[in-house]
Amino acid sequence: MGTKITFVTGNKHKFEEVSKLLETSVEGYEVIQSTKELSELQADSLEEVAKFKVNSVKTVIKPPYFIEDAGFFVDDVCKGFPGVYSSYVMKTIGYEGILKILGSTDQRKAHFESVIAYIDEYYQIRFFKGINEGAVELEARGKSGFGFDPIFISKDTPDRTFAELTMEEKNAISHRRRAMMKLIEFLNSKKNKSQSRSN
Ligand code: ITT
Repeated sequence: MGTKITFVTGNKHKFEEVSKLLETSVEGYEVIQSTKELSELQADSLEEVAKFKVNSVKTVIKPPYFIEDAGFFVDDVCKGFPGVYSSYVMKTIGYEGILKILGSTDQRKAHFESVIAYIDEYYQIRFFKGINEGAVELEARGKSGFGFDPIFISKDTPDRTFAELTMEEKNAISHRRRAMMKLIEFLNSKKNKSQSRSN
């Protein structure tokens, strides 16, 4: 039986990506979703938001568990906006609003960031970060994924937006994968250490 970890998220797409990723790339882990509502704080960095979110369910979720905070950053023209405001911008102006703001400028550099905050059985917090660099497309394309995926072209897959990739293809390169793999590496090294202590 695998090691069980709880992923607290109300976003079903994020949960699907993470569980698929664990299923296909790492053995020995089973991720369980909790949709317990996370409190969000408006802060300047994803790390601060992640810390607040992970602590907000400390009294109701049994560790080990993790949360993830992600954001879409339009680098030059928008100086990183929407970033920590990604959820709000998605709900209000949507990715169409970002396309309008950029118009036809050739300064289209953008990136996704993912920060995982993990709480271990002793309530110690650790952060793991993943980034994917790319650009904002001129128009939206593709039907898979979610959020800003239809307008983002990663440097790793330069002819297709994230929404034109299958979940497996996005999962092979995404910001979320890069953060998750750091968490898994950490969990594996912890497991190995405790096994060698008990030998
Ligand atoms: P939680 O319950 O896990 O907090 P959420 O939907 O509030 O889920 P975030 O705050 O982490 O998620 O993400 C902010 C927004 O950024 C999210 O609503 C999406 O619009 C966008 N986003 C995050 N990850 C993305 C991805 O992989 N592809 C496209 N857009 C993404």
